[in-house]
Formats: sequence, structure tokens, C-alpha cells
Amino acid sequence: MALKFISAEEAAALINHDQNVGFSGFTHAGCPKVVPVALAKRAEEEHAKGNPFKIGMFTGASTGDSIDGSLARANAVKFRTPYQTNRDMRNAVNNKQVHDPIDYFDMHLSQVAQEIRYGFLGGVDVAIVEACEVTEDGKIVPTAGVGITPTICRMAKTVIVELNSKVPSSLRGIHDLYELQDPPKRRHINIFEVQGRIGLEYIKVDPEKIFIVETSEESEGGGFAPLDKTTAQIGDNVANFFVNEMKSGRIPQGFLPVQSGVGNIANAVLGSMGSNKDIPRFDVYTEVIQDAVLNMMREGKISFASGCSLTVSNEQLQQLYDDLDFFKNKLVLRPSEISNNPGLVRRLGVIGINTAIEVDIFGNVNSTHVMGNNMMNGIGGSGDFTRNSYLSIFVTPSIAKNGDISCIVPKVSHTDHTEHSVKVIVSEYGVADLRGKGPNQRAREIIEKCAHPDYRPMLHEYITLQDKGHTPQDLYSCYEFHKSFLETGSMKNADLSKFKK
Ligand code: 0RQ
Repeated sequence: MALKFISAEEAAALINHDQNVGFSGFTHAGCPKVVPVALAKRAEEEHAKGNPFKIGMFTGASTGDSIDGSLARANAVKFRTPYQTNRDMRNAVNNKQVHDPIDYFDMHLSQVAQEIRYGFLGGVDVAIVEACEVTEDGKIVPTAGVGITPTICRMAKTVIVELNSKVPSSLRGIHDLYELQDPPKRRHINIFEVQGRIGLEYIKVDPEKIFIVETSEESEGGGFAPLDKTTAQIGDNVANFFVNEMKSGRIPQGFLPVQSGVGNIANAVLGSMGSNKDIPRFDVYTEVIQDAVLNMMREGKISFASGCSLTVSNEQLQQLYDDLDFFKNKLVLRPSEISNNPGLVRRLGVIGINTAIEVDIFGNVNSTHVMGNNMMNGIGGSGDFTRNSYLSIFVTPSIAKNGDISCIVPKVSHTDHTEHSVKVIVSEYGVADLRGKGPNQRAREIIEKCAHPDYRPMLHEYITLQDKGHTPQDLYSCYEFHKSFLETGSMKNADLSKFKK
């Protein structure tokens, strides 16, 4: 049948107040750009007429400003899940803007597609997806990010495809698109190595429900901050730790697949691994493929990368498109329920490296909330990997906000990952190895190896406040660091002496 081409405004008019909309992509990669902006405009026009207009939002992870920024600024969002990183969306989620707050619920990324299918989150009325190819029989080839695209395309009654001419159709073949069956019919996933493929190179939907908007938008990828001393030192500490692990036989000589989180520190860790001559060439099994991965592929340091998105700068993305012959057989992009699948992470022996906001001296990690109540981004895929990794590592600078915050605290103000899942913590000062250690030893290890020297005496003092029980946790003073920051502007002013028995 003939494909239906419409404008972005006509596409936005297909979406009604109170509907749930699923968006393609993962981070800024693979996200639609013109229809969400037109949708935000439509919402503003409806609001001006006195009509309500808000949608529910499902995404793969964070998105670009065209989605999260535009819709948040237009007060057009009823609820949103999962991970987000946009400033305006974050303000709305944290109830810090003049508009209504957005009901944001944070989820493990591997679970979003299946919970939509299970009916836990309400249906999907419309899917808005970016593609580099659409065929008359309904085959849709995504672009640089996948996320929940197969599920929303299948479930939505209407699929709006942004066909982006900036993305070469020769990208077809880089994806491995597959949806899990739901219990009790779920079967094992036939992936036994990082490069394993089980799906199709396109998503097939009923062509009747497809509407196409032609675009030529640039990707919304930013670059990375230049390496600072702290970030570079954290990267080197992780790389040196791996070399020791290999020497002691705890990591096989051929190495294991690596997952690394998003952001500057994660990028720096990979960079340090790349420049360490004692770390062999390795594979990546991750969600976001960042710039460092592509650089290391060119240098022959990474053989293969499996991920959910190419979360790279626009410059890197263009170079990849220009050099697809080199990259195509070294990369696969999968839906998030496969890239982040807990069973596969455990089967493949993935080493997970993620960044914390704060960690406590017992090994619990806060990845999401500043001072317990302000949402930063969300748990993302960190939980999918941390709980199931061969070795789960958290990296963090020892301090934040010029030293007024210690990222090592007596008790985290919000818990995302527990002491049971977290095995190693790395700061610019060193590596705390928590394996095989009880709470007292763990606390000493973290304080001595990772905390900033300015905070070590206070943290040591903290663990003397309780001399009974299994864990030296003191419920009367455990948030004294946070209270001191909120009341005086610095954790350094915390006074634990008044809690001495
Ligand atoms: O604040 O932006 O005002 O300067 O937090 O911190 O050090 O720049 O680190 O950008 O790598 O982000 C955990 C948020 C780290 C991220 C987190 C302040 C600090 C700064 C950012 P400013 P940095 P990053 C894969 C895996 C969860 C999801 C995840 C994240 C800002 O890595 O979202 O792991 N992780 N996903 O000053 C108050 C503290 C602080 C603090 C730092 N203790 N208290 N503020 N900051 N520590 C990705 C996906 O799932 C897609």
C-alpha cells in the first residue's frame, strides 16, 4: 500500500489530550525531533483556548531537548517514565517550575517494555519514532538508538515515523530487533556471546497505522567535558585495579565484556582502560555506546560493542556514518530489554561500571537523588547491571560542590543499590574492595581508600558511635552530614561529638 506522508503539525493533530505516547530512541540517540516540538506547540495552543492537553510519556531513557525540553516547557506532560536528564524536565519533575508538577516514576530500563506489555502502565496510543527507512509493507528501520521502539510500534494504534534523511539508510543491518515473549511463554534468549544476534534488522508493523513525516534534523548530541585531574585519576584507578585482578586470576586473561555508564567519568574510565597496555582488547556489552568506545575500536582496543544506542557527539556520529564499512560488523544496537537484560548480564559475565551520586561507608549507593529528595536523572540501567554483574563497580569523586559535600557519607539519603550488589567503589583516592568483607571492615576500607582526607576523621568518628550490633550504624546521627549541609552549606560543619555515649 502507498505510504502516507503528512506534516509535523498534521502528525501532532493525531494525538489527543490524555493519550499515552511512546517515543523511540535512548538518550538523545534515535529520538524523534520535529513531531514532539509540533506537539508541544499544539498543547500550548490548546491551553491558550482553555482546553486541557497533557500526555503520558514512555521513553527508552533520556531524550533530546525536542522531546523532554519542549514538552516540559509546554506543560504538556501528565506522567513520564523512565530516566530523564533535561533541565526543564528535571525542574518539572522536582516541582520547581510555575507549571504543574509531572508525575515521574523511575524504573529499571530493562523493565519498561515488559511493564508496558503487561499492562502495568496503561496502553500506548501513539508511537513517535525516528527511522532511516520505511517500506510500503510496514518495515521500519530505527536510527542511532532503540530503547523500547519495537514494543511501542507493535502496541500503538498509530505509529508516526520521522523519516530522517540525515541518517543513511545503509545503517540497516546494525540493529538486532527482538521482543521478549511474556510469561508464562517466555523462553531463553539465544545470546551466548556479545555479538550474538537473534532478531530482525527492522520492526514490522501494519502499514495501515503508519504516518510518515520527512525530516532532515541533526542529532542532539553534545560533546564531553575535557578530562580533569579527578576524573582522569578515577579512570586510572579503575584500569590499575583491573590489571591486578587479571594478575590474580579473578578476571580471565581474555578479559570480560564491559558495561560503562553514561557521562564524563564513564567515558574517562574507558579511555584509561584503552591506554593501559596491560589490559587486552575487550568487548563491550552496555546500554550507551559513548565516544570513547568508537575511538578505541579505531585503535583496535575494543573488538565489538553491543548496546542500545550510539550516544556520541554529532561529529563522532557523522564519522561513523561516513565509515560504516568499518563499524557495521563491530556494533549491534538492541532494544533495552535485551541490552540491559539481567539474565544476559549474568550469563555473559559483564563487568558493570557506574557512577554514584553518593555512597555510604557500608556500600549502599544513591544514584538518583540529591539530598534525598531532588531527582537528578533516574536509576537508568545502573540497577540492571549492578545487581547482575560479574563484578559491579561504582565510581565517584570523593567530594562535590568544592568540598562542601562528601560523596562518602554515613548513610545514603536515598538507596538505589544495596551493599549486597555493590562490590567495588573507586574514587580519585583509591579502590575500596568490599568483596568478602563485613560492615565494619567495609566501612574502614571505604573511608581509608575512597573518602577525601578532610572527611576521614569524621567518618571514623561516626563508626565509633555504635559499638554493639552487626553494622555500626547510628540512627541518631546518620544524617548529620546532610543536615549540616542543608543548615550551614557544608558537610564539614557536622558535629558528631554530641552523639557520643
Ligand atoms: O552537579 O551539574 O551542578 O555540576 O551532580 O555529577 O560528577 O558531573 O557526574 O555527570 O557523571 O553524573 C550519578 C548523576 C553522575 C549519573 C550521575 C552533582 C555534581 C554535578 C553531576 P552540577 P558529575 P555525572 C547508564 C547508567 C544514574 C544512572 C546510571 C547518573 C552533578 O551518572 O544519572 O548510572 N547515574 N545509568 O556536583 C549533591 C552529591 C553529589 C552531587 C555529585 N553527593 N550531592 N550533588 N553531585 N555528587 C546510563 C543510562 O542509564 C542511560
